[in-house]
Amino acid sequence: MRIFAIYLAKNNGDMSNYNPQEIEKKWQKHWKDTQAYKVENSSTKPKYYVLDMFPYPSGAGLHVGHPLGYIASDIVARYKRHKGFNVLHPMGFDAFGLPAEQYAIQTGQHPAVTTAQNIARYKEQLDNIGFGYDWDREVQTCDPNYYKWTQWIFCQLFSSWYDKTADKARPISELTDIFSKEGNATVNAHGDENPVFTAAEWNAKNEEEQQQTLLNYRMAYLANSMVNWCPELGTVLANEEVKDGLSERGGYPVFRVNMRQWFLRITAYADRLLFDLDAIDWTDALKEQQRNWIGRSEGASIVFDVQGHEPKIEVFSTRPDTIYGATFMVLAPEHELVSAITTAEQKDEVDKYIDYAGKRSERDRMSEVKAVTGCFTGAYATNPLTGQPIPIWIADYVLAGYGTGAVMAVPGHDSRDYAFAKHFGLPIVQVVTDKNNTINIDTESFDAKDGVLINSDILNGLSVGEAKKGIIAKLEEKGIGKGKINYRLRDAGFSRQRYWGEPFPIVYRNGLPYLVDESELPVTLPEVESYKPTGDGNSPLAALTDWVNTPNGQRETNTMPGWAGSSWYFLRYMDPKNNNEFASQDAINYWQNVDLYLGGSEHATGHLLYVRFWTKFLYDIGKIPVTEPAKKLINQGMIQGVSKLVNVCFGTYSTHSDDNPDAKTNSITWVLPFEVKLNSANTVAQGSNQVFLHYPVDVVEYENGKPYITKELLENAKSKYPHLSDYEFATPDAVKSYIEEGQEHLFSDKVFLHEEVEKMSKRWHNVVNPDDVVAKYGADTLRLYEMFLGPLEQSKPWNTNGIEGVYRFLGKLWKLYNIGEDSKAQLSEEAPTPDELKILHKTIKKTAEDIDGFSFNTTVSAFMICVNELSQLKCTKRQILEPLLVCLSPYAPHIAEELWAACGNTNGILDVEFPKFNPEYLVENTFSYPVSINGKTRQQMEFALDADQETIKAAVLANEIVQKWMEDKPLKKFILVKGRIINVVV
Ligand code: ANZ
Repeated sequence: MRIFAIYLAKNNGDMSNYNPQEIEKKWQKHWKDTQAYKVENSSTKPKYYVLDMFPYPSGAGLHVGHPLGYIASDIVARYKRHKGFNVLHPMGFDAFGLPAEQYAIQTGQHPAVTTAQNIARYKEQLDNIGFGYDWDREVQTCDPNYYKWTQWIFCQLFSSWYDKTADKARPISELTDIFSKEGNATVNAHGDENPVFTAAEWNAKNEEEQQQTLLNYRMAYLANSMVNWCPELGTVLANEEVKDGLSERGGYPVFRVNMRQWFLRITAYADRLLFDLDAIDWTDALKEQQRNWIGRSEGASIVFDVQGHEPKIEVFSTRPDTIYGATFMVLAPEHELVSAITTAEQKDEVDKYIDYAGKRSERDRMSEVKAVTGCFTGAYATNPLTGQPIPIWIADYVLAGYGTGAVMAVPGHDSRDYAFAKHFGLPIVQVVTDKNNTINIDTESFDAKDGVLINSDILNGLSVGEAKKGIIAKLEEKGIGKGKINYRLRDAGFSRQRYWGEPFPIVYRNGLPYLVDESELPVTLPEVESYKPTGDGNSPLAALTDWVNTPNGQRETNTMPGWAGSSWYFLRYMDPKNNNEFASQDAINYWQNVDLYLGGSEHATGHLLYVRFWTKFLYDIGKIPVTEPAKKLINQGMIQGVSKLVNVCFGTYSTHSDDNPDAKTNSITWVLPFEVKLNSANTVAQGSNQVFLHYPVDVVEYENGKPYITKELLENAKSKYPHLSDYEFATPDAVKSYIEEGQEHLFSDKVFLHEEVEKMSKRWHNVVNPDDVVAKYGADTLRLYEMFLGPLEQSKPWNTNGIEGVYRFLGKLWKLYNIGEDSKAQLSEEAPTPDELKILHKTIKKTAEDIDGFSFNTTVSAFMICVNELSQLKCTKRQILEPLLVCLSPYAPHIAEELWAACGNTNGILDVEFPKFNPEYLVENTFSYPVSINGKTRQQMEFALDADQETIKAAVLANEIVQKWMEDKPLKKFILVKGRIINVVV
């Protein structure tokens, strides 16, 4: 019988001890089998939508940094569920993109295949951590059923124009209606610089002419534009993908070239994107980044005549008040008039300069630290107010794509113009001073935006503000300028010359783009033989003549950029399987938008602007009821890697020395077990290099928290990390003869590694795989530990020093429940004591407040305190220990679910109501009274707050110290102020 019992216990695992590996797999399976995380699109409960920025499934898999935000959002999702919300917490994959394609180019494997493998791996890793995703709602942007609707949204953009008067996007069909009745004179469209035409003229246009005209109005339009062309990657890159003239991915040179591209008219939404920031709960830092990116400036556009030329030059200035100080003009080197106005004498120099500027990225050109460069065109404009001729220069500090690509230079009041004027010896005229006229511009310009105008004829004596208004009125009156608001934001380039992206639902007939019929969506990505971009600006799709040529025209062969699919995915999760709509109106009306969005701050101006733009557009065309994608947004910090560096040396050494005439040259790659100064007097290493090698973090051992390796560890690690095979562990013997005398004592069998905090990355071998942590400690420990590391928003290094403590905490929690051999908790049904209730309710309050305030690290400490205190009290009360599990369940769902079941519950913990906090349990029920005798506090005595006056009086008068101070005098008065003070008067 006894033997049998032991056998059973073994078979079940020893349940008196916490065994995460066993219980976690069990509950993960149970949740999956019972569809515990399935979410319905309707409920009597209020809704709550928690969204993570979906990952790009890279070949490297997840490291412990990735789940940081996912754990936080999972905690919120689970907590809201306990709080009675119907919670949507989905996950999916941003699956189109460059890395899969680069990999395909290198290995010939189809990006769809590697992407699917990577996704499978990611899902396995995510499931290991016990996230509560409804996988039925998974989206993958590269899935034709998904990108069908990305293409459909593009169709809507193509079929819309922006009405500035109504301040919204409207269908193109409404525009053609207006054209056919009224022409375009009454139309106030965004981007409208079209010549005016009447209804009759419109109606007389043939189909092609009409289409040509409409292209100037569409929200998705084709235009020639300067783009960042990266020949090596064979594609155009967004500004944010270019750093210092090099592609962010790969570090290849990027050039500015003119190309015909699709653009989305995001600039139509500039003001709404700006002003609506006030209504959303995003961090100030993030909002500021978006504001700067949008870069709204108020000023004027002013037209200058060019001497001897018909075309005029329009400039944008935020300081039209300074026009009397405009002593020269500067055009961007790419400005369309440059070649027309350049004189024969200046042509060579100008051409050279244009060539030089073309090689610099926009970012370089805007950066502060740079040499002043420029070139005179030989031409002159006329300052319309002073009538003076002013020379026209070109310089790369003027950007082609901003304003009009031309500036009136006012060196007295703009530091860039000042530097330019000083460098090239151009005149500087002061036109603004301060109230007391104390400003001197001999050494620097006076850029302040308040002051008084001087040397400015009609503006003299006016303040900057008054002068601005006055001059704009004057310019308008003369018909040579007008007030204008300018934005730094540009329309978004939407073409990529790549394979692994969404094909456009476009065919060309006679060079004009037409949408394919909606019934033909999705336009699926065809198979190709080579994924290589053609290098001449065409995508690999261009080679597929069968695919390109259709009865209705030639297909567009570019694909959409990486951000297309991520600009609306939050909507697809609401109804991911819908084949008739991007999501049903019912689902959209129910879920509305995201209540809490978590993701990295690197998406501040890319993804987060685009998704706001598409949301506003879909709202305008009546498809969704919200104008913002996410009410609240939190940026999680990064978990950094702690790299381990080992001193290695490689190179050659010669054993040549006076006593050793048979010199030999050896090549070496040593992991150095000592610190040596190679090349110093007695060592014979020649041309050797001592460097630090990033040593993989998972194949080290620790002594007192310090990582080290030994020869054996290095040898064992070689099978997992082939690159280590290049290194030998140098033993004292092997190098003895090459070492300065007296250095022997530095030899050791252990090499301690130097640690450095860096970005967690495969490249630095400092990646920690969550699977390894889960295998060792369990997912609950990983989840708690990641939260425990510090405030969510902060970046922090991964260090495992504290993880044991978290693991032990869960073991201690486990013990509280007295799990017997039958796997049941042995709990007491007795009523809890006030102390026990106090501990529990303190924890309930803290958990709820912290999760509501997104402060996750502090809750973990609260749990630890709670479990310590309950352990000290040896509390085994059901009424305490059951609610505690519900508090803990969002953080550590597996152990909570297991113990919940062990307590005899059959309902599962996920939907159990979050315990109600009762403030009464925290109220102190005794009070320590100061006892004063004749006005002086002489004693401190503790009484129950509900004790009656007679009991207190008797105890006070019987107290020895009180009696001492009463000096045997008769009591005159005894005054008790409940909860405050006791007064004894004698
Ligand atoms: C004359 C002037 C006088 C200016 C003055 C400034 C100060 P923000 O605020 O960024 O919009 N500018 C206009 N277009 C430009 C371009 N394509 N590239 C580089 N600079 C350009 O700046 C607008 C100001 O930047 C404009 O106002 C113009 O210089 C310059 F005391 O015009 B200002």
